[in-house]
Amino acid sequence: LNIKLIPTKPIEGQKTGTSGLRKKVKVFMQDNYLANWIQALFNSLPPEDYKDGVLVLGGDGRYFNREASQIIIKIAAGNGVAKILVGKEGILSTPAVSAVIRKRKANGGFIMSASHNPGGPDYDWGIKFNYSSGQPAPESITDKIYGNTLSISEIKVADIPDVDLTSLGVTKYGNFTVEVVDPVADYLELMEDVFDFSLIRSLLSRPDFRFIFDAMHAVTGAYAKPIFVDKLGAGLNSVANGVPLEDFGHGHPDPNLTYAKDLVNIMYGENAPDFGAASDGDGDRNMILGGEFFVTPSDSVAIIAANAQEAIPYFQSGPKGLARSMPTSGALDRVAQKLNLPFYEVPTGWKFFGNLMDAGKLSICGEESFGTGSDHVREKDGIWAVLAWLSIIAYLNKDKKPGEQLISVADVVKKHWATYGRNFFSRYDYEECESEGANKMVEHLRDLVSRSKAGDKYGNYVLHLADDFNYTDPVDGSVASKQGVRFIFTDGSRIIFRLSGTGSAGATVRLYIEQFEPDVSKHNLDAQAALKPLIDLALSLSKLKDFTGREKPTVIT
Ligand code: VG1
Ligand code: CO
Repeated sequence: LNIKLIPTKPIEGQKTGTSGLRKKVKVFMQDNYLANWIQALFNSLPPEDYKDGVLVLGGDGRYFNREASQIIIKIAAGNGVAKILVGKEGILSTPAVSAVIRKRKANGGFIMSASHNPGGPDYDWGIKFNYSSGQPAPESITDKIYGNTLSISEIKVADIPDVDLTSLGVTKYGNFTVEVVDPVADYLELMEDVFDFSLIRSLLSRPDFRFIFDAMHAVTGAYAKPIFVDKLGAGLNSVANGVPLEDFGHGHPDPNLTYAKDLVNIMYGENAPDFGAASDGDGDRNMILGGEFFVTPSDSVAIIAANAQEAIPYFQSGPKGLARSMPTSGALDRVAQKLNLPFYEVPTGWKFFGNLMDAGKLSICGEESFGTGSDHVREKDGIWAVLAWLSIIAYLNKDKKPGEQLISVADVVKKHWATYGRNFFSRYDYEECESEGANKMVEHLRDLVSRSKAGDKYGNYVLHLADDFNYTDPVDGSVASKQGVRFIFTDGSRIIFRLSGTGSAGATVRLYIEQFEPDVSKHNLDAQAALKPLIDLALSLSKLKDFTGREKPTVIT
């Protein structure tokens, strides 16, 4: 193999956020922008982690993935990687990359995606690196990569032609091999191991159960038909927006009540189906809806955990432990307590769950941001979450005769609240604020924290604790600090502020509000009404309007 050494210069600002490096696609299309980062990554890894090794490459099908695939393949070859497994047409969902890395015992893999951020020439692109157990690279590595982007001087590129990614098969270039793989096969096999497909099929083939899955023209379009329709017997019409498009059909592929509007309208419309779900750009997020009913992600993970042992074969000996990200509601904590399971609270971002899973301490976990998953892979997994919910509904209805009333999604959630109490939860996002104002607000909040003490009164609430969340990984002792300002009150209510680490422009302020309600007679209140006093308190103590100039959030979930 002929390796060319291309001279280059450092480029500012290539620091990864919560989940990889994300920028406007035009930024990535500048000369050597992507190539620099990829070479910096190889400069950061110990050679034994990639030399003569196997890497996986895939993405969500967004604009620029085709060009990016060629750049990444040639630099991987230039750095001595022996083999690269690429999803056909460059397609692999984030959880599928994780699954392929694990199954093929690869050294790691690249994911070309900016997840739920919009795609197309004017929008976002992103790149993420996952390690050998399929987990997102830890901060120790991403910090090193950033350091190397500031001193890089040359890029090693193999002199090979563009690789044909349109058909399956193996191509050799000297001692370097490219294998184009089916994006669905390994992942589907794993799903069949985890779930009882015949149980799910028994539900999806009932005439009295109607199911709809909205792939939002994103990567799960490639998975939905083979899994839900071909394997599980759902009707052909049950998959909406099922063709992955480079710009997601001008959509914003984020499965929440604001951006998955089409699905929400169907599920709240006349003659609504019994079950609706959607996934994001790269297939790691999920939203679950019943007929006129929204399941919050914080409740969703708690309900999956509470029912997993009975309904999902993979968990038949019970989950090993449960975990959530810090801003996620405490609904899962209550399940862990009742089931007497080890429980962990980690910072925002899936990378913090991986060590716990590798150490055998954690089986099921979730984030309030529509991320749910388990140790079957090392990423959150949208289709897994849908299959988990279908398994629970199927299990609870398995003895129902035709014509008998089925137990619905709403029934399952309400019964869960009756047993455990309800954690009212909402998140307000203020997207693309001026960075300066947002940063000043965070300074103001930190200052408030440093002056506050237990017992302080905030209206009707009494402070239990205020801090900027710090996490020490129980497995490797690594520390993540300043992960979000929290105010926790004596009744368990919480107000949390963070700045997003996934945006590509300005600053996004996230405000998380939670309040626990044991009284069943109040469980049917609207979350916004129930949380109003806390939300008002959060806005006044943060002076959010003054600092950001925003009257209203851009997204409420
Ligand atoms: C957001 C979410 C976080 C999630 C991350 C990646 O991060 O809050 O929970 O893990 O996105 O999700 P931030 O820093 O913007 O709040 V995805 O679907 O982009 O991989
Ligand atoms: Co995503």
